[in-house]
Amino acid sequence: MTLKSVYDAVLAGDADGAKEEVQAAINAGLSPEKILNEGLILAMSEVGQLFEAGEYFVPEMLIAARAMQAGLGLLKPHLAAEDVKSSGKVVIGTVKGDLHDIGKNLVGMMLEGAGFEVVDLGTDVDPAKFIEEAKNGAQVIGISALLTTTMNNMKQVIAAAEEAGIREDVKIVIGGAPVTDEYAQQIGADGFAPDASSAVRLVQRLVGA
Ligand code: B1M
Repeated sequence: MTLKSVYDAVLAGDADGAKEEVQAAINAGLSPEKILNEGLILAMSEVGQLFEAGEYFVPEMLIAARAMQAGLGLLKPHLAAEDVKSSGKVVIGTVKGDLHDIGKNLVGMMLEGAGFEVVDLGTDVDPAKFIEEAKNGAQVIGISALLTTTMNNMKQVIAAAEEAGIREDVKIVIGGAPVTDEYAQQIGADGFAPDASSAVRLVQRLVGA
């Protein structure tokens, strides 16, 4: 069993096909992480390159994203980190102005799988919304950004936490393709994670889980 069929279904924007192939891969005993990384994520990365090359346009990106989400939905229950026990509340969302949510959803799923309560605010989230929700007992705010133009809006969430007087009570972690560790330090975030598994480890470390 190879993951080429999962990859091809996502690239073709075939949501039903992606679900079938992910299910077949699960049934064949492949690890959820392998299906995710070598099937779904690899395909989305190719979609990005085709977009850059002018071979795919926004509609193709969108239907590929839907196919990936369909496959991801089936993987969700399998992504739980079985050997890790942790707890805490994480408020997660995509930064203001940004509609990309696949990576954020993945991070949320993995955190849930690791035993965290996750409040997902969706996409294009106002800084005030993050703060309002974090005041309900969250230990961590997680912000995702996929655009170089929107990543700068992450700073506003940190500023809003300071203004609201909750900055000392909440850890702020950031991620997304254009974001780096250096950028996290520059804007005063508590941490950066390059992928969903690292995000779980980072959050666990920050809350002392
Ligand atoms: Co958009 N898009 N897009 N797009 N899109 C990118 C990001 C882009 C790199 C494509 C390209 O040019 N090659 C480019 C950004 C360029 C830049 O800023 N430098 C781009 C562009 C330009 C745009 C539009 C402006 C296009 C247009 O309209 N002309 C537009 C912007 C809309 C907006 O947001 N306001 C747009 C729209 C879209 C769609 C709606 C069509 C669709 C999104 C659908 C959706 O999300 N529901 C889309 C897609 C699918 C992509 C690509 C192809 C794939 C993104 C993705 O889902 N990757 C993307 C190209 C690419 O990344 N290769 C692209 C898979 C996902 C699992 O990875 O999100 O990186 P990622 O998440 C990872 C890590 O980054 C990390 O963990 C995840 C799992 O490993 N992570 C975190 C993410 N968040 C984290 C948070 C954390 C920790 C880790 O802590 C809180």
